[in-house]
Amino acid sequence: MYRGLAGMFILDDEDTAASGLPSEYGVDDIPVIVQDKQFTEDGQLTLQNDGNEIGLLGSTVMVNGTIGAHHKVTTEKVRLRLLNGSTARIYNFGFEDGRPFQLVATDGGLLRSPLEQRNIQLSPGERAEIVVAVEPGTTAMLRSSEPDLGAVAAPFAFGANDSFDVLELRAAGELAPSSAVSPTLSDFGTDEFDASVTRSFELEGRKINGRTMDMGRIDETVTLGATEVWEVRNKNLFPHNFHIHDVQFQILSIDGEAPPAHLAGRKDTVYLSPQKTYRLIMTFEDYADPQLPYMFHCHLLLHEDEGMMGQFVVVEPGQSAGAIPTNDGGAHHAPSAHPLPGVRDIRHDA
Ligand SMILES: [Cu+2]
Repeated sequence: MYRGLAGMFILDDEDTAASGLPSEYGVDDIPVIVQDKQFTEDGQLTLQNDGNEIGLLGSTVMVNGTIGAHHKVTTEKVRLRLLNGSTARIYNFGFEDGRPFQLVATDGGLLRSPLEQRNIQLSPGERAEIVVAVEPGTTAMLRSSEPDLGAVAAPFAFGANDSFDVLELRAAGELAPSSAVSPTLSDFGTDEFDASVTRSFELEGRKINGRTMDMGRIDETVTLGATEVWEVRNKNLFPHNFHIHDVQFQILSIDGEAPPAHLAGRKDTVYLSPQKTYRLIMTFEDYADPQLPYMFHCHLLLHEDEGMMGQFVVVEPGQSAGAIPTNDGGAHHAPSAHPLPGVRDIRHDA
């Protein structure tokens, strides 16, 4: 990913037109994949992280693989689909002149209604969509200013003092009109009353609940259709975040408090301030398979690479986790699980 294998799936539906959102790809609907890089004196990319606990913090920011990126704006408003595609760095995006923008979506989809913001902080893997207005013949600089990392020890070591220019918007002398963004964008919501299971996840060092990743071990078994609450806590004094595959969640609370509005939408990745408990709610609606697991993990890539990850399967009611296919011709068995009659054998030849 650091070397460039980072991209987006952009999903739209039939409601896009009614939303009033700019939606012409490459014109007023722009992917903005932000990655920091470190170059040696002779211009070679390096992943040397000098022992930083969270990984490499590069001094050069690239957008869509470009240093010093700009976009020529030809419309009154532009929609930026921001992705933090960095290995470790946390960005706090906003405009240099402090202009407000509309936050319209987070990781997993549109918000219920647009939210006026002046900045939006994203940890690795998080996404946000913003709509910003520009005046004809002017420029607007999207920057990342000092992120709020919470109660980390030595925040400067984790990028809390860093700021960068990210993307310059250069508006043409005449701009095509843009629609007003609809005040209602989507509808969703899960009631905590519907949750049947609560699980706890403690992140510490490179472990989740005291264990590092084992591809032969299923850590959690979820029943299809269940609504669950996952309580996630960063026990360290340095940053982690938490990403769940398969589902979108909503944040019920952060240390007992309702989440701020910009964290109240559908998400699959959340920054974990040290020593705080994040209660997440989600429903496992589809794609059950007792053998093929999904992952949950810290999305700081160094941590993930060093094993800060676990696996869960989603099973039909009454099923238990099956054997996981492996590359050595065998099959691992989850503890207390046994292959089910009729479970297909998908062992790979070595
Ligand atoms: Cu981590």
